[in-house]
Amino acid sequence: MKFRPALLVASLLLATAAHAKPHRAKPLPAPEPLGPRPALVAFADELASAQQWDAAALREQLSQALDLPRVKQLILPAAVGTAKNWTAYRDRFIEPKRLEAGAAFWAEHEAALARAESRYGVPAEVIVGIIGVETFYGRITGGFKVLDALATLAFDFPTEHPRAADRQAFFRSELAEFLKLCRENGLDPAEVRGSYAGALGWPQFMPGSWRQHAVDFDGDGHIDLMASPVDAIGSVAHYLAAYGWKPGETTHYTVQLPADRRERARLLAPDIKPSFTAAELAAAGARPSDAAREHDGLMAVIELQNGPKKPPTVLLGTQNFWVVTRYNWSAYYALAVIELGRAVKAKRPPAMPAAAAPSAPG
Ligand SMILES: [Ca+2]
Repeated sequence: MKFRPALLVASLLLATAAHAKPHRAKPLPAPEPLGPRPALVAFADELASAQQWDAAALREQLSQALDLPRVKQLILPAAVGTAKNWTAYRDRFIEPKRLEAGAAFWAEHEAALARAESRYGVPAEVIVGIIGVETFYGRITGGFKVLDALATLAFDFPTEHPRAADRQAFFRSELAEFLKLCRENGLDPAEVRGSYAGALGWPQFMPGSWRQHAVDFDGDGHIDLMASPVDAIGSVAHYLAAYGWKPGETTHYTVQLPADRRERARLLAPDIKPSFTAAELAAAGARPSDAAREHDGLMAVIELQNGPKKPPTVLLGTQNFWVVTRYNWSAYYALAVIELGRAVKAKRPPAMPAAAAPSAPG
């Protein structure tokens, strides 16, 4: 697979679940231990052998992990016919309480955000947007036992999922990463909590992303995404830089799509992947904004639905828009991150020029 779905693939679903009314037809069965099923035993033996761990102990630990029906329910894509709605999605994140929390987070961690921006080239507002959408600034980091959640998805992934084999393989890999991460950081795998998909801490990194991209940004010698917001700030910036963030480039521009339906469909086909130059867009009958016409690089034509009564929102995504979707493969997610960051920034007091800063007393 070319792209690694590094982080929680389902913040959208998580957010939906948090706000949906709990009206399910029948109650879910009680969780039961997974037991020593063949795939689990083979996984335990292989991992234990590769890591020189006690195979019997790992088999036992994984066999006792609970098979969580709720996790299997949450991992399924939204039902066919469930309309996406950017306006509704946006309103869940760009709202007064989250803006206030974001402004407080920015004020408290101003130095770390500035340091991350200067080291990795990722603007503070994008980091603030991601941590705000992911966990409401550390307030909602997930209540599932990650060992149970990942073991469920690794060994009893719902077969009705359209990409079941691929996703199950991904979660087996993440389970192995989680077990290594716990050993490396002195965490008890049975105690760690996170999202239903196994995403961890302030930035909701999947275990593999933590091991690959997280950094110790508060300088205490440990990477701690569970309890250190400063480590989370540095890690988010490092992650985006690793996926190709271009310092100084905007995330998106405005555009008018061509009237011709076939040309419109052609431009929308590559979805979030930047595929067209400004000249190609103009030749197809689209009208990029003046700034987009000056853009040096490819852009993606992105359309977000607003329900049956409102026209869709359209924009031109740059490489940096695409990089935000490496955190979560969704244009809705990326635009929520970007708009939340901008809105929090707008709430902040105007920056004081260095020369005008009051000197220390004495
Ligand atoms: Ca640290």
